[in-house]
Amino acid sequence: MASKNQTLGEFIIENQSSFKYTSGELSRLINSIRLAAKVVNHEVNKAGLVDIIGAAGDTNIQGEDQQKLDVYANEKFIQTLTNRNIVCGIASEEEDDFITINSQDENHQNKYIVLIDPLDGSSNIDVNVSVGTIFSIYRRITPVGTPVQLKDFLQKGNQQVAAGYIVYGTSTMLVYTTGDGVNGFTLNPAIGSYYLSHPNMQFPKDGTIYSVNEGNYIHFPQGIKNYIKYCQEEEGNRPYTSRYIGSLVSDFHRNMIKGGIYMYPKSSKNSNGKLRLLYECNPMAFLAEQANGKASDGFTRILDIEPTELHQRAPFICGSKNMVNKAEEFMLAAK
Ligand code: P6P
Repeated sequence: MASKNQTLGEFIIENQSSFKYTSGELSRLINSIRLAAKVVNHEVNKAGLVDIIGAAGDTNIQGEDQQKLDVYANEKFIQTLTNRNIVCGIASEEEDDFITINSQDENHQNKYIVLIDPLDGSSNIDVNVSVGTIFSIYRRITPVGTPVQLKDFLQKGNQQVAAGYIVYGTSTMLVYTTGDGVNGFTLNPAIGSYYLSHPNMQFPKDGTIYSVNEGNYIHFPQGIKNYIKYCQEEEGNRPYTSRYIGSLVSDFHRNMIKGGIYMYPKSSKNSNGKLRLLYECNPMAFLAEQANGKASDGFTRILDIEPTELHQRAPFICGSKNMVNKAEEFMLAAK
């Protein structure tokens, strides 16, 4: 049983046996993410002081301006994961294609792949609003001993073996699951250790917070418009409170603690929404379900969506189970 103030390292060792692939490799993989997060956190926290904020002058495959911290975070996570000799491949929001990583014995013996959004919400960097890293971990499905293939990355979200995020906020937290609940660890920057601060995190079944960019309201499907109006009606515990940070990790984290729903639906501007299925929706959906929440595209469970492309997008509705169910009711009624 997790005890408060246990360090992340102690927690990983104590719970390693409960993980069905107990090779210890996943523990080393989580440890490498922990290290990379500390390095990125150091830069995020001093971004205002050094020449590292602002656009890097390049754009990623999404056509989005790459912020310097985006590039830095991407390099640090790839470098750290590669050095630990655990993963056979990495896909990143900042990389056009997946990266093949050979094992140190040059025989492609590593079994895990990682998909990552190195710095989500990066448009918030220059205005000192919290940002995050999101990661998703699978076991490869192609034969060990051969180079990783695209199909290893295009697995359904229900095949994830671990997922999590780091939120670089008023404090830096690492929140992750290996399929046995969700636990949150807070970084003590003075000594560089993470401590179990939020054991067994759970979405309240209900909430009174809805998170959506209402600036897109006129472009939303009718069902989403009807649900937003439902949130705003004077009845029972409504109107709800509207809270939208523009950083998925931060909105998700707050809603998981307080209860709430996050929506990035499809619209006439974004036919599949904005969020990427493989390294944003799937890991956050795995965490949501492990915390007794729910995540769908309005009709289908996110974790059951069959991926077809590395950077494909999906409409995303996620949070307190009863709130997501109500939103789905409105989507179905307006279909
Ligand atoms: P908009 C950040 O770019 C992100 O992927 C999520 O973190 C965030 O919730 C969303 O996009 C914000 O998008 O269009 O509302 O600015």
